[in-house]
Amino acid sequence: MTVRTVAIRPFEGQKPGTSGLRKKVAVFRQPGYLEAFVQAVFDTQEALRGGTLVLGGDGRFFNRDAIRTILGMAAANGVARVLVGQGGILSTPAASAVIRRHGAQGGLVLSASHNPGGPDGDFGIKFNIANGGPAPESVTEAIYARTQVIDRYLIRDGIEIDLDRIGETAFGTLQVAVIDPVADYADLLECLFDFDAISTLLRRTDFRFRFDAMHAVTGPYACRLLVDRLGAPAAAVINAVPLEDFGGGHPDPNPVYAKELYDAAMAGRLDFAAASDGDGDRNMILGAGIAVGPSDSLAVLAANATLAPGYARGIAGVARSMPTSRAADAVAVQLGVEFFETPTGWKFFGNLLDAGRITLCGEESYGTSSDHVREKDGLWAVLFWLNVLARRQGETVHGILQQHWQRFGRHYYSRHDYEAVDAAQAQAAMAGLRSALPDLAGSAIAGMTITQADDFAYRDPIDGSESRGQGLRVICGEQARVIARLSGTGTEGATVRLYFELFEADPARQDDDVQTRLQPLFDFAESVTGLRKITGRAGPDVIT
Ligand code: VG1
Ligand code: CO
Repeated sequence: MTVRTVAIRPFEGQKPGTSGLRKKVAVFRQPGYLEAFVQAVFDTQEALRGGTLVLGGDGRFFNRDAIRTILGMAAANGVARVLVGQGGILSTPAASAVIRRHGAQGGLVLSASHNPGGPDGDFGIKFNIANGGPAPESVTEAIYARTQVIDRYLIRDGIEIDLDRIGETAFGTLQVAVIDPVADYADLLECLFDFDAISTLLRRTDFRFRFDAMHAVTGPYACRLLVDRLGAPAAAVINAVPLEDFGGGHPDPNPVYAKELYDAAMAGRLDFAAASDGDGDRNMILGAGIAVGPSDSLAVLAANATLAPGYARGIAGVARSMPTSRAADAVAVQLGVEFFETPTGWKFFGNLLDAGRITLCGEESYGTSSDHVREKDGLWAVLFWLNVLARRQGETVHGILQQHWQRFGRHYYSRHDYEAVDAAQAQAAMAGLRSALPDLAGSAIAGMTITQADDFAYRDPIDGSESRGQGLRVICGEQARVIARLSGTGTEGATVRLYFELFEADPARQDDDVQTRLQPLFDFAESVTGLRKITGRAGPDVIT
């Protein structure tokens, strides 16, 4: 088993986006493409030599091929031990848990998250650091810089293992352990929540519960936790078998792509329903007749945190990404804890979590989590909600939300996505708003005065690193915000995201139709970006 050095030339565009490197499968299947990126990781992350690497993915098409290649490269690059999930499976939060529990030096997570899979779909790879979280910008920049000059990769042939059998195999200096992908993660969650109370709730015949794994990675996790450990009926977990193409679906838990589940809950046929995305880090929470907005979900969990044993002593603080609504801030103010606003992407929460400044964090894109891992965590959010419902006996999801709004005020919120827009057109719309920014302060949107208009820049309070160009925002004091940014996870053209937020303190006006209430903000956004006019589109592709 000798190490082969294979000469390659750099590939263009191996720059990690919001969450790793995401490209079409066809791009990843070009000879040397995956290898170039992985070699750049090994070349820049020296702790991996002689160290432990965690490896797994969401089971999408190309997952197993990529794992075989990476194992050979790990051997050639002097990694001492690789922990790989059985069947090549590791959800993103589980990978984070495994890295932390086993003291690994890093992990490679193979996923394009909520993007569709299959031969014509997307693939992705993400490097996580020793704290279990996505690599910060300093690391992704170094990896990217390396990809631009890389001229060879190292691989050892003959590293053949049966990915489906748990066990250890030695290949010279490399030890490969195929591990149960669920166990470490399930044990961790069991320490955080009141499993007895949740189990009693889930066994009640009058509690109508459903979890949709969307044929993505959370199936095995949901079955083990919700059915085996907590006693939910097996039929409560649907689409539980991970498929390479997610059954042809779009594994994004939102009202558009999890429509059946959404419709069943909205029609009042379910008391509590939830779904997760391709790699298991997102969550959608639904009650009878109500969808819980992800921004509200973070706020409700923060306000109810002490009901869960793992957070019984209270939370240190809370953070949200900039476009996420300010509902969580309102809770932090009342609780008297710190709150932070970070750029989009989980990597920006890592330092705050490591420093113990925050306990909970979340994003408007159906991501919520805590300091138990360094990734967002779909099933964690589901169990947290179940824990809250179990402890607030007799209350409904809708009732809990209404009470929350009465106490903290309601932040009406919506995100409009314009997908696969011609890149030049997207740039033109953003440029329109950017050029308007300097003159906006002092003018008004529907009677609300604009107090600030800028391009969001972030200075990390722990290490002082700066991140610029993180989204254009127009702010009307505490009343409203309109935000525009370009997606960093898409693989086709550009995706423009517009975010709208409107605060309502009056309980008598907290049950209005969201899109109707936000209409004046939509009109304002169109007037400054001209997005619909430029693209010729009548409206957004996805509204969440
Ligand atoms: C999107 C979301 C962002 C999230 C990221 C990764 O990024 O907006 O909040 O962190 O996806 O989520 P963007 O750049 O497309 O807006 V996951 O579950 O896809 O890894
Ligand atoms: Co995801």
